[in-house]
Amino acid sequence: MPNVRSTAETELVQLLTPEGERVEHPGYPLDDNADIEGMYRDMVLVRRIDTEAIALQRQGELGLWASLLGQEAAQIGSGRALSAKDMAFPSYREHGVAWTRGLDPMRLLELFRGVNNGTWDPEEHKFHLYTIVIGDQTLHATGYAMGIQRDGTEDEAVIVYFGDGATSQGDVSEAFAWSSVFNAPVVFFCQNNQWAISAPQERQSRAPLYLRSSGFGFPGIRVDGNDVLACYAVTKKALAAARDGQGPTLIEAFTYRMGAHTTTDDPTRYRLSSELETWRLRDPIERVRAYLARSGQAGAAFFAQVEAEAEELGARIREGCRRLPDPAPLDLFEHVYATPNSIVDAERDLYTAYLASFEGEGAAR
Ligand SMILES: Cc1ncc(C[n+]2csc(CCOP(=O)(O)OP(=O)(O)O)c2C)c(N)n1
Ligand SMILES: [Mg+2]
Repeated sequence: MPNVRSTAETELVQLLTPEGERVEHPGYPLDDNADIEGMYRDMVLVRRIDTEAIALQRQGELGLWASLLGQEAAQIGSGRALSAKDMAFPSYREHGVAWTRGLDPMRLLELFRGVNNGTWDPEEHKFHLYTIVIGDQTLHATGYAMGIQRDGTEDEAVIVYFGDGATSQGDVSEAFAWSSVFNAPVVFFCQNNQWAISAPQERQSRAPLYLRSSGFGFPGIRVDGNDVLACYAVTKKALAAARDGQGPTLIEAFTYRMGAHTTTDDPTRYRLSSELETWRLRDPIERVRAYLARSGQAGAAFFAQVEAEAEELGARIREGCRRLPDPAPLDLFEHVYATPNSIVDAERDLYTAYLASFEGEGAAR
């Protein structure tokens, strides 16, 4: 019988308090594979990627950037819970998950610079292309999960990332309905960062988001999204359930978008700085640092080494970004479809003629 697991886990699962104190949760013991130092390093490095990318956008080197600031724990904890064969479907802010899948951050910068439309091989990294159409990827993930189910693959699961705002999209409800009735091996990982651009979470739902799944007949759980250990443990358990034939789980990672929606947004227009200050005290990186230092698991040498790595990565990103070649204008029409398409062909011809109309103009001047 599918969907018999409890839906009654109402509290926020937390394994590490904002002060860096380790607490236990009976349903989510931390397994021995949890590499806390490794996850600290991951979070510091992805925050550095983010900081550099915002600066590069400000310098005109990127067209746009969607910041993950504040959501490092949700992304690294869940990303590190995946096994090598699991498939992840991101939205557009999952740079931390991309990191855990071994994707070179330069692939993300290419996309946000407009050099290409995303060219990594989803199968190679088990990390699908970014999806801008809000909520769409929940259907892709559900279809993929139903596919591996039909292939009889037992050691694979699927995770899909989406935001609080996306829960208002029809696509997400459809994905919930399909995955539930077909018992698809998919984990719905909702990063509730409290905002959908300028729309606050209370404009999306009167009920806590993790309860949404109960109406569809599968369990939902709310986890402290700024606690990397809890995100890791909760996601691991949900993925194991999916692989075990128990169907989908909704995870609501309760977190906060500390930066702007994207570099085109100005959050001071719609939210109070006091809210940001409250969340700053729950910083996902600081609590792990405090825990590692206080418990003696890591000392000054470790933190200095991570810092040096971040410096090196920052330099590589800055230089790499400036060296990216400009694309040929007609490349825009490549990779739209796998096979020839008459509409794309006609548009290419039109644009070729348009570009040709500039030839000779320079000579005339
Ligand atoms: C179908 C669709 N409608 C509207 C938009 C414009 N849009 C881009 S991001 C966004 C807000 C999404 O908020 P949320 O799901 O909470 O994700 P977050 O950006 O906070 O990570 C909207 C409405 C879009 N990209 N796709
Ligand atoms: Mg949001």
